[in-house]
Amino acid sequence: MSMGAGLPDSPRLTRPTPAPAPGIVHLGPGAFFRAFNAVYTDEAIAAAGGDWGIIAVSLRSPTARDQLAPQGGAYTSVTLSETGMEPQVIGAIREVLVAPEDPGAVLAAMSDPAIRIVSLTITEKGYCHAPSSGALLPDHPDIQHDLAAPDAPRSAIGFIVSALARRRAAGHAPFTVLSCDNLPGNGALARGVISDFARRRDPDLANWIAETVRFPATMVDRITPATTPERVAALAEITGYHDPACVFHEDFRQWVIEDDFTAGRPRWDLAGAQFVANVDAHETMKLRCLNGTHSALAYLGYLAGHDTISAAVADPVMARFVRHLWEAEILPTVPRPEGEDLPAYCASLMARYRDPSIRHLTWQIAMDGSQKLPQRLLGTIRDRRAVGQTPEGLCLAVAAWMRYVGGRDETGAEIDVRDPLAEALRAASEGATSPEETVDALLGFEAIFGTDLPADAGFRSALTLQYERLLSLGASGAVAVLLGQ
Ligand code: CS2
Repeated sequence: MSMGAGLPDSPRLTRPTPAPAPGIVHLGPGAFFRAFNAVYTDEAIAAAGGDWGIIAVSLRSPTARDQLAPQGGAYTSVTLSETGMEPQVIGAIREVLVAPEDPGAVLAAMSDPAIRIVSLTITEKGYCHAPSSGALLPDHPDIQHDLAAPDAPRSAIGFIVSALARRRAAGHAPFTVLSCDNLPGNGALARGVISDFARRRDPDLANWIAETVRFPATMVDRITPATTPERVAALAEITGYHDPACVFHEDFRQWVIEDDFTAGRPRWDLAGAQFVANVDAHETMKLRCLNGTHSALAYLGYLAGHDTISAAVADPVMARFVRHLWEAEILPTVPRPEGEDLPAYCASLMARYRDPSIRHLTWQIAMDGSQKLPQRLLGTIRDRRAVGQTPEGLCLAVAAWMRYVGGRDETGAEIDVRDPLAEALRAASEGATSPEETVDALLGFEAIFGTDLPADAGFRSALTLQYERLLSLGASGAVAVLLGQ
């Protein structure tokens, strides 16, 4: 990147016009939000106007604020394709707040009656829940902290409940809570953890929330690899300005939203969002077909030495494996959402995976598996077991996760496992002395597997068989044997 060296000195991106007055507070201003929610909002405002500027709130690090503030909140959203990069400047962000620096400012923003929507991209672990059941973890350190410090919370849940309490006390209407994370029934899940938390603070507040606050469900989809310094520099070559806040993503995007807002919403439909009465079928399709095979490819692909999804599916055996998962194991459990053709949907997923310009790292997708497995793989496995089938390919994917969280790859090299349960998972697998023991120890994580799957002898033995094959044949070998090759 010799040409990139001087680029941070190039002029910074500056915004053409100020963002409209704020109507949305968004928690979690990472790459996905910038590649997705903010783009839809920007286009909706351009098409129909409205005071729907976004106050973006980082719950952890100041990075997003430090990148965006010097640019007045503007940044470049870049569509990647084999023909190159297509930049679009997004101006929907009005301000970025950093919660740990000033939680009071965040609560003040969320309590302002002009804010009608609080949206979330906080990733699975941000819900402080047990992934196997969806229930709030009352002993989670952030939940304990926020119950004790309602004026200076840390978690999204703590902020939402404190802001709703203030609005109620001031006689203001609540905002709509819009979860945009890859979780099943994300609206109901957000409602559940927020209501449980509120009840622990004040049952009257919990009742008011139950009566007045809406939690529409959404299905969100756009592949967004992490931004790299190389790509920031390559963008500067094209645009002539330096934009450290830029994000990169595929062209495809899909947003399906339950139309249940109490105080209005941007015309996201004019930017292509689909408003429907029930999102469940869309969500199941996306979580199982896309995210399920993504996670399978992440663990098996990583172990087989593939650094990206496109490299993994360029291996014909892996590509056949993914098709096998869809056809034989996943699609039989997926109801067809209105307007979708499931085999065509899967074919288009394969085309999206194959695009080498995306460079989506298997390591990135492998993160936080303890939070992802239940909705991506385990629900599908349960549905197949319920009709007497043993989905061996999905068992192999779970076995690959078990191998991955053990922390050593097939060459013996250390894996940088990122997961809220990483230490406990590694300790559990290091304490085991045989494949049966490893499988047993990891199945013991009830927050991941519940109590039904560990008690299912057929599942357990299929999983153990696949785990043994991973040890003896490696990931590529185990996939080939599964396919009968
Ligand atoms: C990926 C997803 O990182 C991951 O776990 O599976 O984030 C995926 O890229 C998006 O859900 C696509 O919409």
